[in-house]
Amino acid sequence: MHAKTLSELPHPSGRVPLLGDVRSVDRRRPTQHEAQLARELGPIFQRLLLRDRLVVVGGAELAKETLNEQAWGRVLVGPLAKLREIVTSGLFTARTSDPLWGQARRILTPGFSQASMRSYHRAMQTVADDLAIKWEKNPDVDVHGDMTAATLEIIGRAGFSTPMGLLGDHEAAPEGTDEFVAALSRVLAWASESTNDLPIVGPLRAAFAAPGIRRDVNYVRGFVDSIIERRQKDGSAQNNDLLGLMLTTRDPETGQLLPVDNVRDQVLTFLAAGHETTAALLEVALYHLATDPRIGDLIVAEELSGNRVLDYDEVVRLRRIRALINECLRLYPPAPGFFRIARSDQELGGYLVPAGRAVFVLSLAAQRDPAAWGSDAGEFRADRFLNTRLTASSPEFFAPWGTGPRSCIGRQFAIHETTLLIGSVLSQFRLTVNKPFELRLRERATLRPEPFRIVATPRGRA
Ligand code: MNH
Repeated sequence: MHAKTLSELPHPSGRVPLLGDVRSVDRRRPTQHEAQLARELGPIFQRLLLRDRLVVVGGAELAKETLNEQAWGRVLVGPLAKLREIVTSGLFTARTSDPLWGQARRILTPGFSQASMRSYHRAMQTVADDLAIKWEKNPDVDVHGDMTAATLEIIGRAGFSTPMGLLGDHEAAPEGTDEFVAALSRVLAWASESTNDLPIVGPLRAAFAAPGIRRDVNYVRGFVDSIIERRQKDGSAQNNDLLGLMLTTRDPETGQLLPVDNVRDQVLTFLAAGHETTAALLEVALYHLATDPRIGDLIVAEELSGNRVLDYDEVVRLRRIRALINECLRLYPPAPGFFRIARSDQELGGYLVPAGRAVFVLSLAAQRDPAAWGSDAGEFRADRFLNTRLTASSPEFFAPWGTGPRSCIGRQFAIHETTLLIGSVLSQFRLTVNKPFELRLRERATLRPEPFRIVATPRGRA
């Protein structure tokens, strides 16, 4: 078989000479638009901007092929390359060849073990309690605001022993947390939008945005520095959290400590990577629970039975909530795709992908591919994850945590906190919406629901 070249890939209609497929760019919802194109153009297609060809893989079968680590590797392009301008050598943005990546990954991996989750459980529980207290006072819930607060509070309290003051006791927090949250959100939006900028217009827009973004970046850095300085001064500090690990543990391989400016990059990485994605996941889950309260009623009847405070082992046993979370991750992956680079010449779907060429694997499309997931692939049905165990040989593509050595280090952390929060909320409240609405998603490096409200009625009073 003769493989075709990438220039022969299907592309959106309306291609313009020189400029390319500019008309098919959706700056605000780029990956959702690409998922739509995948349905129209098939499992692999191209989008050409000037001379820049983006190859998008949206079919499950081809997407699975790119998971093979011998043939494909990870590469830093897109929003990640943009974020590198701010956080050069954090776990997320460091090149795999950078010695600091391996060093940080080895030092931090124990911080995400089961034993560590057990030790974070208490801090996570305090956040669930603060959230319940808030909802008891006011049943009209701003989901976006509360999930931003809850996830930042969890990574702050569990990871850095630093309450952020966004829930519960405001006094306990460092100065300027509200401004930090706003600045961080603007920086993430900038990284995402400027990646999808059009030629000519884009650079102009970037030039105008630059001073504001620089100010935000400085603010965020200063905030993180203050967290680290507080720890370094506090001799009585508990050092078994993530921050303690980073400041006091030597890399088992090189015997070295992480340089302090690298610790700052890591703290920033965890605050950013740990909250947006997890908040997005929780919001999708709350949307489905509130829109169809029977899902929650069943979970309460089968798994929670009035248990308000859940201990670590109880959380691990909440199978129905785990299945719900997986279904949310399948249909609305907070990281909607990732880039893979061909290590040697590869044939993908009948096309030749030359060595060194990157392709964009669109989980958002591949995880909804009816060819792998069945004709109800587009429907929300958490049961599909109840008794199945996906393996490397099953046809379904499911990679919400990425793949290979660069996959999400925070996976167990995210699963534990979301299961605990949903379990705690469901056991105490019945969730509903005032009137039905469609979930809309906006994109800021992550795929995240637009703000919406739900009603949380205490179960005793329903
Ligand atoms: Mn997380 C990498 C998804 C929660 C910290 N994360 C990744 C990648 C995906 C991902 C996908 C790989 C990206 C790529 O290959 O380009 N992460 C998620 C999702 C959630 C999530 C869907 C929640 C839901 N992540 C978290 C949490 C933390 C975290 C919580 C920290 C506490 N993630 C990371 C870090 C990396 C990462 C750090 C980079 C790991 C590496 O490259 O070594």
